[in-house]
Amino acid sequence: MPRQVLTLQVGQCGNQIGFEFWKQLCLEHGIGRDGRLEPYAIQGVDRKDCFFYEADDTRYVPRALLIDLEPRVIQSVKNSSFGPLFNPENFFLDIRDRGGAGNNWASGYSQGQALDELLFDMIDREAENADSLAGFQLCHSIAGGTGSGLGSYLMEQLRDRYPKQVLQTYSIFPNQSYGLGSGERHADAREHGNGGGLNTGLSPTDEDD
Ligand SMILES: Nc1nc2c(ncn2[C@@H]2O[C@H](COP(=O)(O)OP(=O)(O)OP(=O)(O)O)[C@@H](O)[C@H]2O)c(=O)[nH]1
Ligand SMILES: [Mg+2]
Repeated sequence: MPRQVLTLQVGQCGNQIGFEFWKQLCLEHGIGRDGRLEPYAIQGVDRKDCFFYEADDTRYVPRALLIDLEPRVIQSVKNSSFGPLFNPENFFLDIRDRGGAGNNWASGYSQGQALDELLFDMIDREAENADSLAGFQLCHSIAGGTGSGLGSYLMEQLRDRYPKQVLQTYSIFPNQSYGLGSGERHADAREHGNGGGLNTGLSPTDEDD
């Protein structure tokens, strides 16, 4: 029996990279933008339930939590044609909307502490929804404040609360070779084998490939 993996996408970069991940996974498994199987995939013997669960109405729903301290990126995921794919209860937007963590790790970390209960209500609910949870994967950047700080807080807590589960991160580092500053280039993901240069921003054209 396949074991399940819960994906946590934190901050702008984490959610943008996560969005690309789900697009690719849908393509590979023949899952449409509304979570329904494409006709050619109905006889498939692939193991979709590692990353998706099947909702009562036979839609496949990603085991994903989309977390950010500012609304822009998550709103664009919601408003995209892939929006209906996700469980609407799994979008976490800080209702206080303090404009994110301003590239400040400590701010992200302390906001994570303050939001602990709300965050773990969601995480625990999704974890309990899995028959045999293998672990968590976290997508985030280390250069901002939310993905780095709040992401660190979540990792610490997950280690304590789920000691037997695997914790894996896809951590995006700034690409120093381009130089930083006001014209900072987007971060580099080469270390994780996906070639870097990932698309950023979710314009309507991006999502249509
Ligand atoms: N590869 C890649 N890097 C990104 C992307 N979006 C942002 N980054 C990089 O991520 C870093 C900034 O982190 P963000 O993810 O924007 O910050 P955040 O986690 O939302 O935190 P705050 O906005 O500070 O609260 C910079 O190095 C960006 O270049 C993306 O889609 N792809
Ligand atoms: Mg941000």
